[in-house]
Amino acid sequence: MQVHYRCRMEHTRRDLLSSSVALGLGALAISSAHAQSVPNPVGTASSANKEILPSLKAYDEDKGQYVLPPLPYKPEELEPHIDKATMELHHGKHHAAYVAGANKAVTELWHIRDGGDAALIKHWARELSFHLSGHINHTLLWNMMAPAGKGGLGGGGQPSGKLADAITRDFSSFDKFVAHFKTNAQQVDGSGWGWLIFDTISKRLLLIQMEKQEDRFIPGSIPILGIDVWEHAYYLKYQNKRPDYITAFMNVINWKFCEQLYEAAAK
Ligand code: MN3
Repeated sequence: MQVHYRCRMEHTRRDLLSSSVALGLGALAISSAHAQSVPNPVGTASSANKEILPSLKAYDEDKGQYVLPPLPYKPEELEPHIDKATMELHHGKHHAAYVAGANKAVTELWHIRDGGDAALIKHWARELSFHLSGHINHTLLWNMMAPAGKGGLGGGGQPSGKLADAITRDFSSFDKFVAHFKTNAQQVDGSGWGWLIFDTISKRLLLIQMEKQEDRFIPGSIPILGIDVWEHAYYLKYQNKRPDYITAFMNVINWKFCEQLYEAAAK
């Protein structure tokens, strides 16, 4: 941890994030949050996300609140792969609920620790873990997708540069990666996510599963690409055919954004 960062932490309320999410995705939250409000209690946040996540407009420093960032494209622009109605509900209702839940949990925890019923901390810590993780996951997701086939900024195709090299190194080929990514996501039990992560210890890319919005995430690791396989992400169009949704998702992956995450993480 760099000195200037440690000094900054001394002036933060490091007890605001007390749940397990703080070790994983929560470590990224410092990036999108005002340093005076939600610190990184374990100091594992990557410079990657210190720079990239704040640019995604998921936290309003003036209000001291998480906010719903706008979609980086129109909700119909991912069609036919992801339909407009799903995007509108997913962003405008589901994601918005995670934002509200995270703000509420932060507030409740503060008051509880400040003389309230301490027995309620566990409940609200779980709420914070779930909702803040949901907020971060979806903020990343919208940027991990882009309208298909619009040149260098569009979704689909293949990554290039250092991420492409790392995928070949760790999965032997891009096609093999795609097969593993799809199988991993397909096998998520119920509501969860499939993630390609950068493991900060081995500096390898790994595929992991996440249950709900945070369970089973690996502490300190950096998300590179994620697919939401909660039914709300695909049921309107694909019903029970999750494999079809996963195949369609591959057409809207914003590899340029994933490359940015990877390059900053692997620095
Ligand atoms: Mn979702």
